[in-house]
Amino acid sequence: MATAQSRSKKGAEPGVARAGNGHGPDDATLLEFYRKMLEIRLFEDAAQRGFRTGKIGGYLHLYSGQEAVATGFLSTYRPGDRIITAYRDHAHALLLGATPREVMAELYGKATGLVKGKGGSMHLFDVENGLYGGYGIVGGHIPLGVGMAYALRYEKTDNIVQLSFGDGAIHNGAFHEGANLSGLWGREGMNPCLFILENNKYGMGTSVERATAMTDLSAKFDSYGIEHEDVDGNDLFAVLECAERVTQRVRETGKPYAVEAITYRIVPHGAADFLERYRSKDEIKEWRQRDPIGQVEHRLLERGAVDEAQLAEIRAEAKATIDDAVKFAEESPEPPLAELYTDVYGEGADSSRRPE
Ligand SMILES: Cc1ncc(C[n+]2csc(CCOP(=O)(O)OP(=O)(O)O)c2C)c(N)n1
Ligand SMILES: [Mg+2]
Repeated sequence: MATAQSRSKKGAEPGVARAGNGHGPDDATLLEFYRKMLEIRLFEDAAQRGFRTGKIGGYLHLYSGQEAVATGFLSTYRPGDRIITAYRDHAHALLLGATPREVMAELYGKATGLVKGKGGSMHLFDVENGLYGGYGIVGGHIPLGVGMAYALRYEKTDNIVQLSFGDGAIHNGAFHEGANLSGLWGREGMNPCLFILENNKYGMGTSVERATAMTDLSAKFDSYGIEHEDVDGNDLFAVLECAERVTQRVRETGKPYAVEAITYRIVPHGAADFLERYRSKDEIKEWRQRDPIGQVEHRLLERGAVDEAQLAEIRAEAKATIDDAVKFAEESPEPPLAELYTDVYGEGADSSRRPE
């Protein structure tokens, strides 16, 4: 388990599974987490097929391998909290309450999609459930998250922001400006922002080692007076323990806090990244051995919470849910042409400036 003092990232290397507090959630809750994580994985697999067969346009980034991070942190979500993330956002939407049908239809660009087919994979949005996007510009959403955290305190709520971003985004100027303000405003208890840095080792094809001379990424928060810790992002138990503790801390103090979740994407960067020349097959294989879903499965069996037959049943149910979502997306109508400009410009925007 990571602690506030833990700085070494060695414990999260492949093959060295760390085990949260050892107890984790009760059987029924763990089963629910398992179902959800499995559904997300199968959703991503189906999205990949949709993209590669030309049914999904635009671009597509999958979360496979990183499921324990969002699943653990978002389990602490309370109504009124605000969740903001980058373009690898399907899991966030699904965990917060959007249905697989809505999200899949969005990827297909259909009228029944979560944002009426206009956002696509990278721009999911679901304010009712706390999701404030889905952003395609690396690091661009970081100042937005910090600003939302300020607003939550300005409005005297005890809600918080969970702001997720990747190892590649930390080198972007927007991160440093945002983190600086967050640390500063946090001194007065005016920035309940939880920074969740998902270190999956690569920003597209560039490894952390090739992107920065100072590879202890969470230590970069020291520059801005923001306390931090690391967690094994492939171990759901470790993430759950960390998430519960740190979200409560941020909620109570109004100060920002940062967690670097060490994880790995076991799929290409984007659906068009076929060759993956920047990493070895052995490295991917090693990380697959500590797959977050596999780890949960193992714990369920070990506890006797399920047997193989029940697991097979759960897998079949998850597959049926995702098959249904694909069918729904495929059969849904395209958005009508008349919708082209709705929800595109802000209320009161000068309509005379819209292109004909
Ligand atoms: C400002 C900006 N620069 C470059 C890109 C192209 N780009 C898309 S994803 C990506 C890598 C980001 O990596 P990371 O933050 O680690 O997130 P991950 O993809 O690993 O989840 C880059 C450079 C972009 N979208 N925005
Ligand atoms: Mg990355």
